[in-house]
Amino acid sequence: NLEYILYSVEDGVAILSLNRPKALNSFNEAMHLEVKEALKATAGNPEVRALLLTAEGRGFCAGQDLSDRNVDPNANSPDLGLSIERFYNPLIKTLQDLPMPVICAVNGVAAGAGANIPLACDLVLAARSAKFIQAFCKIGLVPDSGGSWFLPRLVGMARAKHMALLGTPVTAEQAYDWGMIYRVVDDEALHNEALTLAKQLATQPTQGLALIKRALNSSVSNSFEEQMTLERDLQRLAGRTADYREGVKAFMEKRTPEFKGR
Ligand code: T3D
Repeated sequence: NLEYILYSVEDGVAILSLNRPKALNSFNEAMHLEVKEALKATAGNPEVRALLLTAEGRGFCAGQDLSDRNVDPNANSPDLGLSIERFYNPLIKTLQDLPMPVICAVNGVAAGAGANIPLACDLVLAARSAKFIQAFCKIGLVPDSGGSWFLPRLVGMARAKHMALLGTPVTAEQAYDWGMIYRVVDDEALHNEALTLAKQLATQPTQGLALIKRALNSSVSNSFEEQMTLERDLQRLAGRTADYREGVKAFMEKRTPEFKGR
């Protein structure tokens, strides 16, 4: 009995859809907790080999639910760091560390934390009508949910500052041109394209893909030496999987491999 998200598993893909469309899927505490549980279930289910993150209605996510915040000038100042520590940071870490590909289908406007959550995912498809807004500056806040780390690395410092200091909406096409997302898809095709991609990935060597994800995510902060050592360690792990043996065997036998994700 989920109230604020939809969650299902289909052909090896967990589909998590934010479902507070009237508030543009902004996060209240209950939605955070439901997302957290769903991600835990995803990680703990050996049948699940890819995650599709998306949302219901005309928007993807408008970040923190601002109606939850007490802004009475006479009230004690809130500790927003606590909200980041309890909810947003663990969410971003979980998406990055999930040992399977995470596909994000951005179905509409994505603002505040909602613009940065996709950046923590592995493959981001956006509807042509979607927009990414670093809305934080408009309310006196700072980009969070990893945005201040991901953005300069993805789009460069000049564009990152443009987005973060002005809060200018960036269209899906611009986001694609700037290297912020993987693909732009027509609105009506988005869900099917993203699900097809997720299902295809769910048939692949899941552990190998998880190690690839780890290698690439680590590369942005590792030195060359550290990265070479990591590649050696990850290859060692990959070489011990049953899917590696199946991949080579199938190649030698000139047939399509049947990966089991193990
Ligand atoms: O506090 C902490 O925990 C710290 C962490 C913060 C993380 C953050 O994400 S801070 C940033 C919070 N988000 C924003 O500042 C974005 C606020 N929203 C907007 O700027 C606009 O809504 C959009 C640009 C996203 C979309 O604009 P538009 O014109 O398409 O839609 P709208 O009319 O503004 O919104 C539609 C409805 O959603 C509306 O409700 P209503 O009037 O129909 O009853 C609006 O109030 C509601 N809504 C949109 N965003 C939020 C929201 N309600 C609560 N919180 C929101 N963030």
